[in-house]
Amino acid sequence: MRYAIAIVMLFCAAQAWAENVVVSDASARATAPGQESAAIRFSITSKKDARLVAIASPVAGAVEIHDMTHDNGVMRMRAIEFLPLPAGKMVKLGASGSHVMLLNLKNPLKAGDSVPLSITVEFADKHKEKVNVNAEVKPLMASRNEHEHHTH
Ligand SMILES: [Cu+2]
Repeated sequence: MRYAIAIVMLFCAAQAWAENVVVSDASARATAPGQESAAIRFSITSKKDARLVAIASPVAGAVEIHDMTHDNGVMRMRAIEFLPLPAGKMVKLGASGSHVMLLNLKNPLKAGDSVPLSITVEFADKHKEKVNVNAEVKPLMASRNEHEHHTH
């Protein structure tokens, strides 16, 4: 029994790591009704040169790694096969161009939920490591309309 509790606590930690990979600050935003996809943010650092090759989550039908590019002033998202993780460098997904997206959400994400993620990293020698982390679901930003008062 004590063993089971220890495992649960391990999975609730804000930071998760495998031998060579550390993942921290995983979070998502609550989804609006009808919204079927959600972006996930997290920071990942690999001790060795590696690439982020796959992410899986039981709450989504598919998980994609996306990259943003500026194309004549238009932001475009495209799915990429992998994301390079230079040795020792913290890569922040969701903060700049690259992010991870949950697609075909099975249920809306609610504030306070946690989304289990299984992150697979592949090293130059093809050896793979998996890191399991829970992304904390944060509330949607308060709607600006709530604070606007129209007088007619
Ligand atoms: Cu995207």
